[in-house]
Amino acid sequence: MKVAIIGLGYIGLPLTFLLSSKKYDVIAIDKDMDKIKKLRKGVLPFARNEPLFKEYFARSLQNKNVVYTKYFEFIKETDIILVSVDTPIIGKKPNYKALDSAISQLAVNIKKKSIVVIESTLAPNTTKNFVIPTIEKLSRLKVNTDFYVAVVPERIRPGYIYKQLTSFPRVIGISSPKIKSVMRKIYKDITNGELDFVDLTTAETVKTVENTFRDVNIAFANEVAIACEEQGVNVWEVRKLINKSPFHNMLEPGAGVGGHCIPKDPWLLASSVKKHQMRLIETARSINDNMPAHVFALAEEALRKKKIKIANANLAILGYAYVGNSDDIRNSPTESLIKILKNKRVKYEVHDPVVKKYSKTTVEEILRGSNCLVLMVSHSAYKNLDLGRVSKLISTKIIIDGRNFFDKEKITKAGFLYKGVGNV
Ligand code: SAJ
Repeated sequence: MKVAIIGLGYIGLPLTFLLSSKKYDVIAIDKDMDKIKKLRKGVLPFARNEPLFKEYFARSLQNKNVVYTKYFEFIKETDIILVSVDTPIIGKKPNYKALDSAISQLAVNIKKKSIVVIESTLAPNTTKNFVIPTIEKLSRLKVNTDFYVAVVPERIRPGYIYKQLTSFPRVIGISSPKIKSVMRKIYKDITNGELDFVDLTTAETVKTVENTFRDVNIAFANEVAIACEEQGVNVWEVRKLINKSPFHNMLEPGAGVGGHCIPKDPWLLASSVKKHQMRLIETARSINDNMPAHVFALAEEALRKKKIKIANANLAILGYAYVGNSDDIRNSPTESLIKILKNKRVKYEVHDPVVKKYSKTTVEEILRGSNCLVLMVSHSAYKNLDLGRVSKLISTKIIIDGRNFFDKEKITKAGFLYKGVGNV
């Protein structure tokens, strides 16, 4: 079977390599010619430290069954077209520019009886109200007669891509029962996880709700953390004891919520609901988006305790990626913190062991002479930070812990002033 994959990002590219390893002939399409050239030369354009990424890529090169191109005409030869382009939000509203471009170009190239599979995350009813009408209009074909549509939202996160891609259950929305068996075949080749078949809109709703559920629960943990600070209680002890009781799973408070999906999907869901205002989503989003400002407030308070105005301080910020041990910087909470520091003209330096732009300096260099270490991302590389060395380098012994990364007792014993989110 010949498949096309449109959009070679964190979803499309792993999928390309995986299907190639399952002996599918793959037409891999992307608008970015620089990325196409790199891939043709056997160079990974991103996520170089993603587990198994290099191995799957090398195997696909050996299989010689992937064509990288920017031309949609190749779709004429394919039976299945998987769409994995980004669906960002701009000002809380979906921006479907990339989706529209992909759908419009594939519409004029699809052959009869082909199946268009949307893996991108869409607001509920987008496939029914936008994708299908656009394809019918431009192709003059009729859905469920001349072509079919499926919605199979991706469920992978950087750092665990192949582990999740090949094991997670998948929800498969189909436009017609006629494509159930072929969709089962292709997704059985992708994952050992359970496959659940539903209608198109249910599939879109499951995806946006599951990530909204996560965002709201993180916001709850963040709000409890702030309450615990006021009460002089350690939120991490509270969380541990709550989670000991069955059916409870309080998520982790932290320095903010970044990434390519959790900050975005709640707005995709909310944008699809017209008659009701989803206040919980709006409130959760504002709580999570405010966590970098909360980290700033903790630093300001700690410096004040040391009789230092933050305006005269120099902050050493550890971590820029949106999550530990990843080089993915999309919606980085550290970027939000930097915006606050710039507004308030506070000096700072950033280190990140994985993000190229911030791995040129060393932790020692940015600590030297700084007044406050701020941990924003729990990269494992920071685990072996030598407190004795830090004491010699830093001019004011303050540690702000945005991810419950350090041991407060140990830090305090070493003579530092420690303030963590939810544990001051
Ligand atoms: N975060 C917290 N507290 C938590 C969990 C996460 O502050 O308890 C923060 C992280 O630091 C990060 C952000 O939220 O900045 C997002 O983290 P994440 O763990 O949700 O990671 P994502 O967004 O890369 O991946 C999630 C995953 N969903 C789950 O783990 C349940 C992934 O499986 C989904 O496929 C992915 O969203 C997606 O694409 O929807």
